[in-house]
Amino acid sequence: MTRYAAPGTEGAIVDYQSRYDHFIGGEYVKPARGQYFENPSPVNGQTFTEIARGTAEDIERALDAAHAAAAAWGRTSTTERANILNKIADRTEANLEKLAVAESWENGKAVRETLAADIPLAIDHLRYFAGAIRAQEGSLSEIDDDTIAYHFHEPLGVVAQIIPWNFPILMAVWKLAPALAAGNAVVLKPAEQTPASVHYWLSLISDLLPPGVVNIVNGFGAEAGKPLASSPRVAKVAFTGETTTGRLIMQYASENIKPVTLELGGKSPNIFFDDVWSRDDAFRDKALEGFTMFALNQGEVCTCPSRALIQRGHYSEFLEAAIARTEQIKTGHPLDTDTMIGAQASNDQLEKILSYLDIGQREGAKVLTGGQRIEYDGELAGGYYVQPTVFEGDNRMRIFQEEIFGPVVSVTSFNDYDDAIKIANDTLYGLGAGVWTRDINTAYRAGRSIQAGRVWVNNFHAYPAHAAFGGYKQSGIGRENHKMMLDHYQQTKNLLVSYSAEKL
Ligand code: TXE
Repeated sequence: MTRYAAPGTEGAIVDYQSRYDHFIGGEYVKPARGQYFENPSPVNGQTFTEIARGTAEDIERALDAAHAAAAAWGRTSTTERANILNKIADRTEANLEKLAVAESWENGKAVRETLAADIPLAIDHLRYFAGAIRAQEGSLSEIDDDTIAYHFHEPLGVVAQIIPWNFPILMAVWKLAPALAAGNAVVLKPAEQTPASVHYWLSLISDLLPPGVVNIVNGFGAEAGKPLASSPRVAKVAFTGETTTGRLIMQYASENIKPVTLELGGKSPNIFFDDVWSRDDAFRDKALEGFTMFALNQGEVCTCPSRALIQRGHYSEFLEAAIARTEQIKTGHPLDTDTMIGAQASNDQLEKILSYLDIGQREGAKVLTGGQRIEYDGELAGGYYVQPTVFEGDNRMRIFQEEIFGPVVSVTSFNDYDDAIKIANDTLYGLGAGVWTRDINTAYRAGRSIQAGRVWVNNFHAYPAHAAFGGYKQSGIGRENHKMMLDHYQQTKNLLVSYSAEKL
């Protein structure tokens, strides 16, 4: 086990600045109204940096810079843009350990995950879109002997991106890579809980980008996010966050008839069929590990498998083993490399989770393990920690229907295949789902029947850059990852050409 030193302390590999301004037009710019807000680390609740508090004036300034840069950037060759994305990927990779520590400190998540997942996935995503844009081709339709319809891809221009706090650097890269590859200039607003890790990353790579192509305005949703999403000067709004905020984003963008892509909440079912238990082998073990995925990233993942559906035939045996496995999850200091669950990202999020632990018990669900806040002494005192928690109840309960966004799973049983699909689909959401079975026909049928954009079969929480990700129902609009995401950042230009000298 290694314990990384906290930023700003002796032996630290990361030093955050004491203050972060907005990044506009290639330089750091003070907030128009001169205000800053405090940014605490969830590890101990102590402020470690302060952040410029953006308002509509700062957004206008960033939009000026983005518009000044957009035309030239949109005309660069795809090779040039791909080379820049690859260089950003290389620089990110060369600083992987620092970025992992920086993000862990600001978000509270375990450094073993930022080292193994968040930052490597960001790097892969940059490289994927560097390749995808060069491989993209237009098309032509032969209308008749003399007439051809050409279809070209064009950038949209200046796009707005608003991101959450659960994967600060990865969410920034998920949004930026396809937008930049497609030739757009961007104004991005990070979440108010985690802007510093985005700036830390930016400080390592910003010299690789022409000024104005990426602009970052910090601040709160109503003060900075709303003017950005409402602006007639953006050609598109991309958002990840809560479903209720997504509704507002659609309303703002609809005033200017701008397209939106939304990646919203979830209440993902994780279905374990009886045959998982039929043999005591590596697959059974893998499925039990799949159950514990609800605790990954402290449960702060939109695809968190927060509803476990276990078939009746082996319900008790499976659940007993799953609880034992959950109790082995190591909670503790986020900067220890063997910690599996660190801190929740903010005090608000901690309060929200604790309120659901209470709601669950009040509505009659049984706590099988966990159920409490963890209060450490010493270095972690004041931090936002919760025990991984397993509830048993039924799908009508609020803890089965509402997004908790914490290390909490609600378990219920099902009789047969039809029952499983019915329970799985009985939700407003449709982002992710898991199916565990040895039977390929059941796996295929269930995967096709569950109303979710991503169904993991015999695995969970894998996010390769070349697999489409996005929501059905109230989990969102559009897709992220995969080259189809480029479509969300491009216009189609159709040139309809007659090659006949006479025929009209
Ligand atoms: O989300 P918000 P919050 C869910 C999760 C969590 C809950 C609340 O259940 O507990 O949402 O988190 C910006 N106009 N998810 O409050 O408010 C905001 O500043 C424009 C799921 O943090 O949606 C931030 O940058 N922007 C999710 C971003 O929206 C606005 C990830 C997300 O904040 C705005 C995060 C407004 N009116 C939370 N209001 C996922 N799908 O992964 C807020 N923002």
